[in-house]
Amino acid sequence: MTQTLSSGILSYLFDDKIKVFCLSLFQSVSNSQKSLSRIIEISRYFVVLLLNISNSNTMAFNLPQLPYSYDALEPHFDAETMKIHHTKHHAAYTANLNAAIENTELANQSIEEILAKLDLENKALRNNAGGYYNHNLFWESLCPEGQLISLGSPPERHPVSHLSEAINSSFGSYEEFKAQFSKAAASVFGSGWAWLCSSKDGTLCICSTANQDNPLMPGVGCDCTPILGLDVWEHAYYLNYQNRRPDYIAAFFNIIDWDKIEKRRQSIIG
Ligand code: MN3
Repeated sequence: MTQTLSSGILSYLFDDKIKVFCLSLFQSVSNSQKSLSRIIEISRYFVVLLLNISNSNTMAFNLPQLPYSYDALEPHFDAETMKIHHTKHHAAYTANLNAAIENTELANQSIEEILAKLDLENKALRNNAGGYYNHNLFWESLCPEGQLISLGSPPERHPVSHLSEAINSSFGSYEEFKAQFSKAAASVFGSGWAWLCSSKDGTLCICSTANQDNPLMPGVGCDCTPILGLDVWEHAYYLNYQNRRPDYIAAFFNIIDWDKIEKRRQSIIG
């Protein structure tokens, strides 16, 4: 029981390496038949010690784990691109964001709060807060094809019912939405993002932004809240698709997790 409790506390507080180290210590104490009070005493000692270590390394934002493996989105998004994109590009935006807000009042704010009142002249914060948020939304919008329900011909996941109605009323049809979104993504000059956004009344719109800008930033030309984003930087597709951005955009529609997109839309409508 002590080990179960310790495991729970440590999983919450610390990374895997520290957890494994501590659990091995708890295990040795348990095996040597020491009393429960002795185990609790040692547990308390390590929790305090590791809290101090943890606090000294606290960063405002962490690189999130992907909700699937790097190869899970193949053949649409290849494993090597996914790994480099996550561990190099997204990791760099995260580290640079933390450096930009270190020892400022922004360190205690959410990424949405930081973006909402962003000074566009602050280039380091603009690029890295945008890069951090955009990639979080991107990874969380995707889903391995094998987990999707195939509909239509060719098989492709279509939006769930309420979102489907919103898409039809905003764009006329799913095919028209897809055409407009693809055009927006293909038309970004250089690097940037295409977005599907929702207003508070549930109306949807499509827009695009340059570099790592996004619709939450004031004054970038998109005035509603993003619920789906597509990264059209070359680093997102060049290994697999080279200069064929339209093929990468077409592949994207096979791995969108529409359930999550609809949940985001519902949270905006309230
Ligand atoms: Mn990217």
